[in-house]
This record gives sequence, structure tokens and C-alpha cells, in this order.
Amino acid sequence: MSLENLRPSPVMKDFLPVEYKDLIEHGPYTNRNGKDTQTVKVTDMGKFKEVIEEHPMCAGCAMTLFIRLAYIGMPNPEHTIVVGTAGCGRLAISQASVPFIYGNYGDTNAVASGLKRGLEVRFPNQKKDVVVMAGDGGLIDIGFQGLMHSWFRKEKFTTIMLDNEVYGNTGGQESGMTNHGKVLKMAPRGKFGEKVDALGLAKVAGVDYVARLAPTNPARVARTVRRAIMVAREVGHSYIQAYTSCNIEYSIPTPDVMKDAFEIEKERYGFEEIISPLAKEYLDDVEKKAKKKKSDK
Ligand SMILES: Cc1ncc(C[n+]2csc(CCOP(=O)(O)OP(=O)(O)O)c2C)c(N)n1
Ligand code: SF4
Repeated sequence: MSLENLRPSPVMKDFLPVEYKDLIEHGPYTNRNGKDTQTVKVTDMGKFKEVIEEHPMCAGCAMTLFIRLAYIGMPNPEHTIVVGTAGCGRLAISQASVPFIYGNYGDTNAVASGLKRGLEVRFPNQKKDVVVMAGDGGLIDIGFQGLMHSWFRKEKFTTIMLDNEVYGNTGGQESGMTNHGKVLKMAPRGKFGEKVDALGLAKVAGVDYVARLAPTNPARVARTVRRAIMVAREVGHSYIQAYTSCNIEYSIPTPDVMKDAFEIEKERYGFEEIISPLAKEYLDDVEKKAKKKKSDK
């Protein structure tokens, strides 16, 4: 959606739902007030209208926290389309005030490839960001072929893997991203193979921006999402792999969800960025300009 497509008559303004007005006046939609970059900050979370406010996911699910932060990080949510699929994440993603396309399980990166190319033809003067947000099963198992080929083709969109290391939505089957030996409800003998090195695959495929992180540092999550989307806009594909634990299938007591995230981050999910020289040059330029704008104010 674009705010330019939806321009209510000024005389009707008072009758618009308060949620809609809040999104424009106290939310992350950016171009209504003449600004072209994100105006809300993670540190102000709770004080502005978020694009996602209600969801039916399990209480304390880290995936939901990550998804909220990802929406805050989007540089232009009003010009963004999210592609998802079956899996827990879409339960929250489909509640957001950002258009959502529900691809068939396994099809996300093929759908996003066509969508992004179509948007470039339809809107030659307006950048539209496409973001795939899907589970580890949806991407590394059933969607593997589409994922890999979108990487090899350097399609200009962002893939975010919500890596809870299990098929959460269907009750606990192992995925390619489950760790070796992990016993799950529907993997009673323990995972046979190793966790797939998706970061390594992304690097080999020449993905321009690759990042791994856990949702332990909210500002860093938003910044990483912003960087990934900016690279996909101008340079090539970007991939974020986020540890988003499943407290149900991994039996993590709700109050300990963040403790688990910090522990796993320390053990094997530390923050990592792999940036191609071209993407680095572009990000340096964009971020330098943003800093200069701030200091000029
Ligand atoms: C083609 C197809 N196969 C299987 C399913 C059933 N299915 C729905 S969600 C899901 C697992 C989701 O796991 P994952 O992608 O890791 O996401 P999570 O629920 O863990 O976030 C499966 C197998 C489906 N919807 N479509
Ligand atoms: S089943 Fe797991 S991943 Fe899915 S909503 Fe519940 S805690 Fe989150």
C-alpha cells in the first residue's frame, strides 16, 4: 500500500478510525509528513502506533518480539510487501498494517521474485521493498529450491528466516535447522543430521548482505532489518537468520525466554554480518548521508 494510493478527503479526516489516524500521525508510515525515512525508534516502543498490535501467537514467543522489531526496522513500511507462508510467524504477520501475501508452503522466494520484478515495472519511480518472513522449515526444507535460486539470481528482496529450530506450527517435527541430536515431540530419536549451515550457503551463493542474530538487542534487530532492506533495494539479495525460540516445543518457561536467547546467542548464535564490497560501499554512503542530515538539523 502507498499513502499516495489512499488519500482520504480532508473533510472526512475526523471520521477516520483512530487506529488509521494514529498510524499516520504517531506511527511508522513516513511520507505523509514529508519525511522520506523511518521516524520511529525502538527506544520509543510503546509510545507510538505499531503496524502490529495484536496477534494470536503463544504468550512470550520470541518470534513475535522479533517480528514487531522487524516492522519497526522497515525503512518505508508503507511501500513494503511481506511474503510469508504456513508456520507460526504468519499468525502475527497477517495482523500487521503492511500488505501480506500468503505464499504456498515452499513457494515464498519464487512468489517474492515475481512480485519484486512486477513492482519494478509497475512503479518505476517508487521503490517498493519486498520482504520474505518465513520459518526455518518453510525456507531450508520445503522452500529450499526457491530460496537457493533467488539467492543465485540475486533477486532484489530480503529473506528473513524465523529460525526456531523446529516445525512449531505443526507440533514439533525436526527441521534442517534443528541441531544434531535434539529430541523433539515428533523426533523422538533425536535429529539425525547436522544443523544446515544456511549462512555458509548464503555466502557461497553470493548474497550481498547476510546477518545472523538473536533478539537480545532490539535496536540492533531494527538496524539489521533496515540495512538488509536498503541493500536489497539497490544492490542485491539480503538474508537475515534470526534465532526466534519456540518456548512450547523447546519447553522454555515463558519468563525464561529472553534468558534462553542470551544463552544461545553466547553459545552459538552470536551477531554476525557478512557484507559484499558493493553492499558495504552502498551502506557506508547511505549511513553517512543519514548522519549528515541529523547533524545539519
Ligand atoms: C505444502 C505444505 N506442506 C506441509 C504443510 C503443513 N505445514 C504447515 S506449517 C508447517 C511447519 C512450519 O514450520 P516452520 O516453517 O519451521 O515454521 P514455524 O511454525 O516453526 O514457525 C507445515 C509442515 C503445508 N501447509 N503445506
Ligand atoms: S508454537 Fe512456538 S513458535 Fe509457535 S507461537 Fe507458540 S511458542 Fe511461538
